Amino acid sequence: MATTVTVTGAAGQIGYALLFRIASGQLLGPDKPVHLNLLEIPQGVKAAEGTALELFDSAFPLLAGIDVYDDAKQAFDGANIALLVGARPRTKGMERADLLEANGGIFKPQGEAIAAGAADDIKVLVVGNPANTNALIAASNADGVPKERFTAMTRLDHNRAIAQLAQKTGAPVSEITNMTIWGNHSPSMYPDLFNAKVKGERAWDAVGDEAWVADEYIPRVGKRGAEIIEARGASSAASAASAAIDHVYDWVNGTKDGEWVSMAVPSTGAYGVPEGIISSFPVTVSGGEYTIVEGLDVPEFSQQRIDKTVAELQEEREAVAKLGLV
Ligand code: NAX
Repeated sequence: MATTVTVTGAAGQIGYALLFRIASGQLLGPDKPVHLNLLEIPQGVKAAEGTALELFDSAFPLLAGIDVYDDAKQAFDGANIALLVGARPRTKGMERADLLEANGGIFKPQGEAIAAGAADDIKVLVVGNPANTNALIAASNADGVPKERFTAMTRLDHNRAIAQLAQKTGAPVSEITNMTIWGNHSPSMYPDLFNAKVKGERAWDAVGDEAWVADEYIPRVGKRGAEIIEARGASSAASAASAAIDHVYDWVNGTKDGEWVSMAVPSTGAYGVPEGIISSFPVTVSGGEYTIVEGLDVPEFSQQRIDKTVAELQEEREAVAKLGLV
């Protein structure tokens, strides 16, 4: 039977890059048929229907069917995987509280719709920003669905961190493993070179340049989104879609022995990150379930930066709690 994958924001730029990769089998694997449910707001439905026509025209052998909806309850009915991409962007002059409230208006009803009708094995990835807190809002409003099923995307930051490290060290991307992004999907996130490896060697040692890590590498990865906007006049789309594919593929199919990836997941209290927020951690995956990797080396250099990004997540949590969203 086909796996039902629901994608919100289907008519947006990430949606356009993402849907064809899902339909071609890259999200789940080359032997798994998918049924796509596309969710848009009413103004986006026509464009989503156009994308559905193109998906149909691609004659993907694994694409079992496509439906387009503007109603969340219908779109999440029977969903096994949900990719929550559509969100309310920050517009000029908008305060953070307004942004969080506007997104609450999207992610609260979507959490409720997931609880009402999604399949028992539902896995949710939130891409739409502010991703960690939007995931928290959805999770908090999905009564009966285990919180661990709600995750947010820091895989783009993870991939950016690997690519920048590969460029610096001259090692191929394939020889860089065990990267971790800690914290929030925001410029405050922290890419950890103490536990990442370059050809099996500690990345911090392979680089051997603290000033480069502190003053160039970490800010570059953190502000890469802005650099892309400056260059292409639009925010990251295909790389974001690619990261979403990586996140779900690994969550479904597992991580390699001895390796981990970054996912923003509900904190268990590991590494002193308070329970009740969705923060990025190193995770391994087996049998479709992820586990936070414990016991990694967290020197003072890392701790200060993890504390800062986690504090930002706690502030976001307090703000949405005040709005009654969590
Ligand atoms: P677009 O503005 O191109 O598309 C968003 C789409 O979502 C629009 O078609 C809109 O009609 C739809 N939408 C809005 N509200 C909806 C709702 N309630 N239900 C269903 N659809 C709805 O944005 P795009 O470039 O595709 O980016 C989507 C989101 O991803 C943004 O919030 C963006 O900030 C976020 N990103 C997150 C990243 C991450 O690493 N976590 C990286 C890339 C990206 O910036």
